[in-house]
Amino acid sequence: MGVFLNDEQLDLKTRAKNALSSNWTGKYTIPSKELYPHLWSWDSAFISIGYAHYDLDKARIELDSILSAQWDNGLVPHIVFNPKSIGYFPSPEFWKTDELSPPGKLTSGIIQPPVHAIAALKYYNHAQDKEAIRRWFPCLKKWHRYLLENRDPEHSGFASIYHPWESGFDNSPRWDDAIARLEPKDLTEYKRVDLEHVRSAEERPTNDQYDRYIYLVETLKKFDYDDKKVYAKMPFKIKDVVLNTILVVANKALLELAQILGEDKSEISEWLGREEDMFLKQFCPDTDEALFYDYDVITGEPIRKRTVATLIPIYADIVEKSMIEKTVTWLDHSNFCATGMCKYPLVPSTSIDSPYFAHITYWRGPIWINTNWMIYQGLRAYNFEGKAEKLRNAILKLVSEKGFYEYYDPHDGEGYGGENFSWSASLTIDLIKKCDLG
Ligand code: 2M8
Repeated sequence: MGVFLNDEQLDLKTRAKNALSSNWTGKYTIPSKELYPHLWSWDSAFISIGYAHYDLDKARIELDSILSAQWDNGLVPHIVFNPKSIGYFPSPEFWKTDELSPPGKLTSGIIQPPVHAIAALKYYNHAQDKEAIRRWFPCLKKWHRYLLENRDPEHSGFASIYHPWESGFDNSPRWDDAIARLEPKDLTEYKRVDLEHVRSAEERPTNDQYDRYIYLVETLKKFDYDDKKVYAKMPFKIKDVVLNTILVVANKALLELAQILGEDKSEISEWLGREEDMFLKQFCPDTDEALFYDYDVITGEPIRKRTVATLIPIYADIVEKSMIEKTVTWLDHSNFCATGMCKYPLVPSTSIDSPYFAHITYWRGPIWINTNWMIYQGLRAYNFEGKAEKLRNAILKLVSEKGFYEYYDPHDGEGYGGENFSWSASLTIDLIKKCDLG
């Protein structure tokens, strides 16, 4: 692959900014028109990271919008709904969260990975705006405390998810066994609208998967979203390796914010200390293999599925380098797209030679920009500069040639899902800015 040229980068940056502008609502940026007409939690944080490079107002407003929808118990909801946009299922009424959402906000009742403190630190590094981080700091701390208390009553040091949507990797094979065990019953009738906005149903989760997603939300509603009741009875309870990787990075960012603000650091340091002690034990059942897996709290077993999630803990920068050296060798393995089977040497969401790989089906095969961006950050943190640069060039080449899609077929790089997808554009800007310091 040729070296990425600066002129091309400039052009790409303009295209990325245009994609974000077209999704900006005045208060936040939707992930993509039609498919996703509301605010999504981790999308907005990834989007703010891109804005921090060229539009500090938007970077700040994006984070204000998501954090102002935080619940009293600390939960940051995965969707904040625009009451005027109706083309999405499940709609606000479906969630029955009126009594839990802050006044005037319509929210879902589940979470997504906590990218927010990472985005807040990025914003501060560019804006030096202490007022904003002073406003956000208590919300962020409460959010992390929610994850590490309500979602971890056993004090393992790691948060559990109750729903595949909470992972952000909705139909990943990682969740297949856990959702297969569910017995959805008494579902009220519902109508999917996502299929109206894609080229083929093959790009999206199946109807059977949707039934199970809906059943899990019905279960949460039955327990009034009360974590005590939910944690005791929820039929889906998993320590998600990606969410917890992000939580480690976010805790480090929060510690830095505490330092900048002169706030007490002891609780955050304690969280990080526990994460440091336990990460390998919790997520890496075989240190020779050096891949990381989710942990199913209900079966007490690791979920040994070959997906991009097995490599993302590089991003946490919490495990010794001697160990991560082994993990990094997987990047050159045929499973992960490095051997000429794929036009762009990027890591697909699911290992190419696994039985559950599906090249255009959402989180079951396609390449996603945010996952590769996280691996890139991890490679840099461990000083694998050559590998990091290779990944970065491949991302930039893919988006430059194919556009800002939601996800891409690993074989030929064709884009699928939403067009002008916001985090693909914002993280591209972040990657361009790595060498273009303007
Ligand atoms: C996808 O998830 C939503 C449900 O939250 C959906 O399929 O309707 C996922 O890719 C998720 O990670 C993402 O945040 C969201 C919006 O981009 O879409």
